[in-house]
Amino acid sequence: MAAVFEATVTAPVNIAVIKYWGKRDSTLILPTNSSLSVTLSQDHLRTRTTIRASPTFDRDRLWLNGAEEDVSASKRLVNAITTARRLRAEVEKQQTDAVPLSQWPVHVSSENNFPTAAGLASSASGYAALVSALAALFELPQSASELSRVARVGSGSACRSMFGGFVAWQAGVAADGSDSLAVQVADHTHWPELQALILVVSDRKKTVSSTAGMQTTVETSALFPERVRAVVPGRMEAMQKAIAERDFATFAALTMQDSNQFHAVCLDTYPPISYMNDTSRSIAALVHAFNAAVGRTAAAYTYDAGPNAVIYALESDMRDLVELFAYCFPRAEDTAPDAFYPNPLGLF
Ligand code: 2P0
Repeated sequence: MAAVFEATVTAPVNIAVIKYWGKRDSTLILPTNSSLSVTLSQDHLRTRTTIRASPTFDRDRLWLNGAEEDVSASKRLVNAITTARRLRAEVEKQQTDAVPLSQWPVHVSSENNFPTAAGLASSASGYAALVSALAALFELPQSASELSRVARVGSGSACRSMFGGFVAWQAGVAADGSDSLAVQVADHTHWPELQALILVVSDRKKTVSSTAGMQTTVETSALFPERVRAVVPGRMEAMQKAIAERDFATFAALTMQDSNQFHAVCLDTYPPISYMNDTSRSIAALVHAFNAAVGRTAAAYTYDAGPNAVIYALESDMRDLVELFAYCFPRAEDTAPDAFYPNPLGLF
């Protein structure tokens, strides 16, 4: 029987609290600003990927949730696989008896345990899982930060899913992307009381993709350069300090302000992009009303390129919040599960 080499890995979803929005290089996927995210537990949201390499395969093939995708039609998939193969070729050059895996086609099977179209960052966990699977199969010596550069060429936010806990994607300045990578700010044990609640407002696919939307923002928004230059650097520092000190009120305020500014630059894009809907805005108002009622910043909302809300709160407040959301937003009969609870952080 012909040789088959195989690896299986899982990778988590991350939710940004300082948002990535805008590229300075769209081939290498180099961002205009640094970003910072929280990695969610894999109990509820994760991608599991199995990869096989064999000299008997005739071409690279990939199945996503059982349906085959055309690998050669996706520049991002080709870039990620080619970059990993290049690293494997270096291993083979140094170990002359190494199996020539870099020259064999691969078959990849990837499955999410959550709805792919629900706007829950499936490309982040998907490309992180692909690159981790390639690294395991190829026995690459690179660190997780070094591998995050490979995940980044698949999808920007994927580089942050290479770690658990709290993760910064440093924008970098180099034209070749060598310093644009993810670093772990704190691991998943650092703040066990912090929890995330996901409120699925709609599980329909978004109307404007992140990739297209952020490019139009870079080209047309007058507010955007101000965000990149004058706002994000200070927020990155303040957010890292809040996490280090487990200062929830500061963490929450920064998270809400950065989500609001990201959606403001989307509205300032021409033509405008609006990802939040009336329900999203009602949820944000309810969070502020809750915080006012309890007399402290006990909860934070954040929204990505879609209407779904992610709520951060400490464990001691989460049950009250879940009851409040369930009361104010009763679940429609025909919708997908609208909340994953409890959703403690951490993974590796
Ligand atoms: C983030 N988002 O920081 C931001 C906030 C959406 C809003 O990263 O073109 O799917 O693949 O690099 O990573 C979504 O962008 O875009 C995203 P590409 P990606 O999480």
